Amino acid sequence: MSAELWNSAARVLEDNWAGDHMVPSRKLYPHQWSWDAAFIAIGLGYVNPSRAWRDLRSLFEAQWPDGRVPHIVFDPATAEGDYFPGPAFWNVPAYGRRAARGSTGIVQPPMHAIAAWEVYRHASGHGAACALQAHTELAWLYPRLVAQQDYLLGRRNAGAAGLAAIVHPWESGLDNSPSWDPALAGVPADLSLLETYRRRDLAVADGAQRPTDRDYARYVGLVLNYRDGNYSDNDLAQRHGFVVECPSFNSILGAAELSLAQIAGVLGLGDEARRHRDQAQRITMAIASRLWDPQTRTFHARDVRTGRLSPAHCVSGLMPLMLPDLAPDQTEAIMTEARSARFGLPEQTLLPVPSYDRTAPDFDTQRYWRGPIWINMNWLLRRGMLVHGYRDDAEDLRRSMLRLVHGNGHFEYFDPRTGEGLGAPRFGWTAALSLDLLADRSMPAYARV
Ligand code: 9WN
Repeated sequence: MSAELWNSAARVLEDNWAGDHMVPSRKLYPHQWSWDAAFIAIGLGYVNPSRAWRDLRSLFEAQWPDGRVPHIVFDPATAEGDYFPGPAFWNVPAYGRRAARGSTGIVQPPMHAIAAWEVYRHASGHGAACALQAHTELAWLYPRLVAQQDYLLGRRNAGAAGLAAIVHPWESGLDNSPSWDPALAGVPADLSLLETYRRRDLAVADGAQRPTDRDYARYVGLVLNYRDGNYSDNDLAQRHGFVVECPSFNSILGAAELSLAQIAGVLGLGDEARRHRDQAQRITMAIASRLWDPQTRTFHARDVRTGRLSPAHCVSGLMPLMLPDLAPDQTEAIMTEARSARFGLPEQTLLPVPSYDRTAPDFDTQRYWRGPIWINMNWLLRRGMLVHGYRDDAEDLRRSMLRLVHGNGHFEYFDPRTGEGLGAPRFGWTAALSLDLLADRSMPAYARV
């Protein structure tokens, strides 16, 4: 299966190249997405490292002066009507050397330092010229990656506890997760907004696999609110309707600090490396104290406005496993949760873990982020298992992901009962991470064994 899967994954990446960036998938997502670019770079680094670097560069060329990296960079060659909400809806003003309406004003999880470090590591296998290019690109990216972290830990520290808050479910990347339901319940669902602004996703994807109209109306309303405040982060908790600390977003934020420490090391910035390691430890402690529920023994999203933890058990609650400084008790609790009937590691289901609790009454096998299996979350979970020395579980998970993609195709997500492919076909990060799972059996940096 390996050669066949490798070749089909490489073909998806070839087809999704759009000149100076990658698209997540041709039909549904015709622009550049932030955390997609990071996951895609990790796989693209094996087959075309120059493109991996170019893609990351294109994204960071659109970084805002305040350090935020937009969740979508719009391709000017794509028509407004080909994706909603498009450039005119976000109506972002010009900044730096960028023309107006070039991006959105929200962010996605900061996966990019992790990706840059992975591409750099793998580049050494491609010869001296590639290694030199990798060093140059890392040096270019490093200050920009630091600015991205500074923005999230500074301007988005709405809970004043050293974590980043998200202002829209789309910022989590787990857009439609039940984690957001309690916080979203307080956001008006003005269905008339969907008459003014027409959904485009329903024209290209099955409605049963996409968010409901009520949720979509809330998404649109939240963007309008943030946009009308000029995308300012002042007094977020007082004036914005959705301000939430997500376990997965913040785990990636912490893991990014560790990758930055590695990057600072190869750039000869020893003091900086220490600073990043300390920061990772602080983020881990904040996650451990603020997002952990001792009753449920798992991590949950916290609504900064009410101080309440969302009751849902979602895959994001497993993500702090990525952090090497997590205490053994919480580490073991994550493994217990992952093995339980809620998530059922492949030892029980032969499948990677779903995005949501299999035992919940509203577990939905089709609707995105409310049940289906996503390869990127499982890739992060496997990384966490390796970090904490659960090598056999990590290997089972790796095999189950490869089996799933090989048997069903490079889909955006998969039915958690049958493994059938759902959402967009020929999806970038599914293909890219399959390449990584085939190629890389090494231990992540900072593994505890
Ligand atoms: C909104 C591109 C993106 C991913 C997200 C995923 C989905 C967009 C949408 O697709 O979100 O950003 O239109 O549904 O939820 O994680 O980055 O692949």
